[in-house]
Amino acid sequence: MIDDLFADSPPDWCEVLAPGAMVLRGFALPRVPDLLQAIDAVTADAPFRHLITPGGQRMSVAMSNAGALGWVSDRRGYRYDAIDPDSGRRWPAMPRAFAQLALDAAGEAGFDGFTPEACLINRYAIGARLSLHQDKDELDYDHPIVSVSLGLPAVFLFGGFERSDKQARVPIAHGDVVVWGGPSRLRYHGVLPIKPGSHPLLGEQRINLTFRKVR
Ligand code: MD3
Ligand code: FE
Repeated sequence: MIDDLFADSPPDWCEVLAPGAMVLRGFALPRVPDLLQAIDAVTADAPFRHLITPGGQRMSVAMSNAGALGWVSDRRGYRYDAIDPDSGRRWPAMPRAFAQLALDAAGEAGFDGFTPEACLINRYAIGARLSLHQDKDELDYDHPIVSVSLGLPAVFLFGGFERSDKQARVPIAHGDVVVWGGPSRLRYHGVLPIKPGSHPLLGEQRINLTFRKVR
């Protein structure tokens, strides 16, 4: 049948940026109420804080984590740790709504069985940014990274495999989910400073959930 020729082509709300890198436009929208409730519960337990980079700079993005492991940075370096250094306790458990969204989005992009043990929650006030970097604090690059954007829009810088490679600018809106895997897993990327504005649900901020399999 002619339909079989198209059986594996991505749906039209899915944009392929490069092999292994896709934007699922609005994929998280139906789940936003559950996600916001879960974010509130996690950050009541593990409040947002501005981490210090190994170079001694305070990050403009405020962070928290959910799951068995959380990403942390201080003067000693970047790493994953089971313990929140601010509380001395384990990070809050991964909410069901988080785990289900990460599994479903990765599956949509062709990565089955994605069960991340870490969710980094990034909160951007207006003007906050994330400079160009690679995500390489994880042991296994075979798994993708899944990123969920909420609130104010952002522009992702989507680079190549060298810091100096030319970057594409990818506009990202509330509810968009991006899956970065396969050959795109180690691309350089960043987030341009968030422009002033107010989102009807989240106000003057952007929140990003980044799911990773670490070990
Ligand atoms: C990965 N966070 O926390 S992922 C991070 O909006 C981070 O807060 C972004 O980068 C944020 O480390 C969301 C953006 C991203 C873009 C391109 C990539 C991640 C990528 C390309 C390859 C691998
Ligand atoms: Fe990153």
